[in-house]
Amino acid sequence: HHHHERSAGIIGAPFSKGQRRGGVEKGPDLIRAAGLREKLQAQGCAVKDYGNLTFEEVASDEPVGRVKCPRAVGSANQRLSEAVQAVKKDGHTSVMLGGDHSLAIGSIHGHSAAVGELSVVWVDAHADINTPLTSPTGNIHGQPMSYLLRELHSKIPALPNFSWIKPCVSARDLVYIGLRDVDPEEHYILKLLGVKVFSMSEVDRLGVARVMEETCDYLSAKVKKPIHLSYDIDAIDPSVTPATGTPVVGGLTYREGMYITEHLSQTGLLSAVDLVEVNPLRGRTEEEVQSTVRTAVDVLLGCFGRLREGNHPADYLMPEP
Ligand code: B3U
Ligand code: MN
Ligand code: MN
Repeated sequence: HHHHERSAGIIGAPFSKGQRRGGVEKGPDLIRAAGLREKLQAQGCAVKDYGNLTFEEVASDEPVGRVKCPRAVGSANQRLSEAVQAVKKDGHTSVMLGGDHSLAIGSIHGHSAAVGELSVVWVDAHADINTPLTSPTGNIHGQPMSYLLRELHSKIPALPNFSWIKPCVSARDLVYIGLRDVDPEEHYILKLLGVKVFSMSEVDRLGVARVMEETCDYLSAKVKKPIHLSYDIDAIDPSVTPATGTPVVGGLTYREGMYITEHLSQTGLLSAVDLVEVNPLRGRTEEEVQSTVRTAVDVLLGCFGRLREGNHPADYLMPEP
């Protein structure tokens, strides 16, 4: 295996207003406290921690149609987009620690603004592609892809603090892995746009190795674009990662969850990663919280070259007697 020179630029985004449940804003500090920086450095990855973003309080943020907290979500994501652009301009692989998945709006927007056309790999139990008009809940964490896809632009109504968002991803450059809780309206959109989906059924049928081979073949059919990995911890089975807002049975095993990161890391194209929806208040015991946080850290280590077979530095010299 060739060794890629890599560095991680970490952005904490302690934001929870893309959904109803408090606690998900504690994700960034918990993931750091589990030793993310130290473990990345121990595997030879340079790390710059840009700290946590601070988000302005929005005085009154009444729903617009069904959409809840649009002003807070819009302005938080604008901040995040600028932060990701800065991290990319400093030459790092961006690591955005959420927070809820509405933050993918700013993360992907900023990544694309810095590097241009992207491939997006969305690992999640959910498709998060409801438009403001199809959303059954009004929660923006179930909608981020709808704002980002060029093909859906005409279906998106104006929202306060959203006017800065320009759709920057094409449907053919998006792959989903792990889906098992998709709303009918979302399913219609996925079929209409012909989006590549490896639901849990495809993971069952093909196995994760073929899913990842086909994912990368599909995404690099013409040109190899930088990859944005948006990893919702609820993609993994709740027996492993229970501390999350909307757990869904029948998820990825720990091993499948790791394999996805190992494979993407080895493409050398991974340019930004989101790790979202870790919510310690949703764990019933401390062990449930720790299992979720440890797995989140392992996902990120896999993104930066950790292999289960083991690793060694490229310049390792065996001690001579
Ligand atoms: N599809 C539903 C539920 C949901 C989406 N993402 C999560 N839950 N985590 C919605 O609200 O759009
Ligand atoms: Mn999600
Ligand atoms: Mn999800």
